[in-house]
Amino acid sequence: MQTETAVAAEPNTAQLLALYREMVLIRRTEEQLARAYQQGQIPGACHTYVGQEAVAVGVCARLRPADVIFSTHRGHGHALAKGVPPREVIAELLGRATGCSRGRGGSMHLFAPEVGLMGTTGIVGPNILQATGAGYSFKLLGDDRVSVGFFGDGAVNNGAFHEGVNLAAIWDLPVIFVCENNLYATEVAFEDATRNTDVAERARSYGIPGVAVDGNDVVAVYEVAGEAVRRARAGEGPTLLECRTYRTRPHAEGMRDVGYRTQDEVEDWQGRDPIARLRAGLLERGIAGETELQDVDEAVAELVTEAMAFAIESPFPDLDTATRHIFREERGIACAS
Ligand SMILES: Cc1ncc(C[n+]2csc(CCOP(=O)(O)OP(=O)(O)O)c2C)c(N)n1
Ligand SMILES: [Mg+2]
Repeated sequence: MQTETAVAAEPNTAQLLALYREMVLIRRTEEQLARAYQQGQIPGACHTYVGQEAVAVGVCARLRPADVIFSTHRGHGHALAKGVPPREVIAELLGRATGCSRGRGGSMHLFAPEVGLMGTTGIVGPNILQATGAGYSFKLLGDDRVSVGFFGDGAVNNGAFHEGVNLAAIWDLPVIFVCENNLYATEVAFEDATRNTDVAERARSYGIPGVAVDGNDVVAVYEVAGEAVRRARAGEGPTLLECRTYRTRPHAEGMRDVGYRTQDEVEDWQGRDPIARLRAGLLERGIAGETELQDVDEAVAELVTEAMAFAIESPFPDLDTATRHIFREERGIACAS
């Protein structure tokens, strides 16, 4: 979903419903992928975004299709929020030729530059530098596109964070650094990995604005992202957003859920679910009725079911094309140099 171009502080009714729909779309897609993983249909790892939907949706709702995002190993939600169709995400995880990376990438190599998804990645940290590089290119080109780097708390003690944020700061690059602080990097608690768990505060070291926001409140994310995007487009430089959130499924499918964290903690955060929260708010404020929201839920469920069926029916890439996109091709012949 990329509808917003003007920067209004608060979303209107249509935008609120779009935020709701997009979060439900991510949740249903992730649940479908988790089931597919359990059924052995997904080769490779599958890190779901369940619990963190408000971050990708709140930020991407402020972007235009030509703006770019650089995602992580937990990137399905970013891809969907930036506009990759669910069938292309699911087909990619199933290794099918109809996936957004033609079935050659899988979960951690989703690419769809046509909608500004410049890649998910299995390497923690360097996408912060790629986001900075894209911002630098936009500045050199003199256009008003913005670049967003999503990353976890696990990336902020990586050298790439310091280099990327500092460079963007001194050159006033149109970059938004979005830290999704979900309290853990795999099974390591953030408080065991740093003496300063306040990520937003680190922005002061670089002389740029840093904003901490409730990452389970999509409206709050939408609002702070709007100001960060405005600043970036106006040439005022980067912003660091720390979205405080939680993943309610294991680090990756098939891994343990508790042990390094307690069941109580997981349940506490499940009680702060971003989708249930927006839903309750819409009903309470009379912005939407139960039937209207149910219609959205059902339409999304149908879309995801269709996307899964599309993926299952899709072919695997042809074996004869195994070396395509790897070697430089001249006159139709793959060559290694
Ligand atoms: C450079 C690098 N170091 C280590 C890893 C192994 N690894 C994969 S995911 C992950 C945790 C990342 O945590 P965080 O950035 O907080 O993201 P989250 O999984 O919580 O979304 C680690 C350490 C890696 N992929 N890349
Ligand atoms: Mg984390």
